[in-house]
Amino acid sequence: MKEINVAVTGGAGQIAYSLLPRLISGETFGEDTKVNLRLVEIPQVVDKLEGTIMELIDCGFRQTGELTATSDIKEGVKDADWILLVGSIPRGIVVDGKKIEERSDLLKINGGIFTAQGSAIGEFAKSNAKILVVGNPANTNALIGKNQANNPSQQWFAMTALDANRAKAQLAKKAGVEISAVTNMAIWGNHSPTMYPDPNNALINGVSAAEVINDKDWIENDYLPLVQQRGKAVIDARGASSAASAANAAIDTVKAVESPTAEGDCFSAAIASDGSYGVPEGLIFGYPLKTNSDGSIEIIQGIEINNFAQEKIDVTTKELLEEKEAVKDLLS
Ligand code: NAX
Repeated sequence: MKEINVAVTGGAGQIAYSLLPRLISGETFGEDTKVNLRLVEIPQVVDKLEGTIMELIDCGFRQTGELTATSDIKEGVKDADWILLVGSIPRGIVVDGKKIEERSDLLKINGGIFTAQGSAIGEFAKSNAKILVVGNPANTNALIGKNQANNPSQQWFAMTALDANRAKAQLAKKAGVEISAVTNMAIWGNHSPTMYPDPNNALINGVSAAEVINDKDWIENDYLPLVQQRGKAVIDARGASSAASAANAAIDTVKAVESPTAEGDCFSAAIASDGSYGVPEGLIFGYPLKTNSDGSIEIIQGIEINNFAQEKIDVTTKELLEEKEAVKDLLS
């Protein structure tokens, strides 16, 4: 069996609870890959991971390798092939007697976490490590982490696959087709309510989804807000943020990066912009991506952006630039 090392932060959180068994079951990295899993948590919580590890052992997957828990990020990411940065501080938490409600405060607090994690990854993880940031604000956390890692051969992603899955599900439901009929789903920009889930370039059985649905009013006034606000709707209904679907999207992202993309299709994740589609270079921006047969990741070029889409892309770009400005002290 091949062996890989995978580190997951936020190992005692609710997303991790759905995610971890699927990382060591053969489903994500293949039937013939043994997965050594390092769970990383804050010191106050790290002891709980013993229970998680007991459960993972009790799943009895033959692909399960060494399972360890640590509160030391350097130890967690040492020689890691994949690092899933799930842990972060949620909005509403009380830190030093102050309730964290403002996005700018949240950006700074989580930014602090991601500077330390980024530099540990840059120094100790494998030089070809892949890093998926799930913890919010995911794009800007990835920007900070990547900047600190300063290791260009490592590949950083922020997760937008959950948004893509949500967007596909809504289009399929509206068109009355199987979800597998919906392809080429691009999420442009930030993993936030400003994202643009592109219905013109998404295809339903090979035809533009917007054309198939043929209902501009529904697309602009129902579909877009529904996808953009889905995270909040889940919180309102469940009393907790998306966990099973977020874990599923993280697995989808790892698989999409690890295997060539089907001809003509794409997958969604945010990566450092190379200036494509007029987005400032370096911003961690949601694009339609393709994994080539040599494992390289490419931003799909030549996608038609109409005026409506361009307006939406401008809004989400502006938000990401504002986030970048809010954490500029952490980027130097
Ligand atoms: P939980 O609060 O259940 O778990 C987070 C865990 O992270 C906690 O156990 C906490 O102790 C740990 N943690 C905090 N700081 C840490 C650090 N420095 N090192 C290691 N662990 C640390 O949250 P959960 O529901 O699991 O969500 C995790 C993150 O995912 C949140 O930021 C959430 O907003 C984000 N999400 C991102 C999504 C996406 O599509 N990109 C969707 C789902 C989710 O909202």
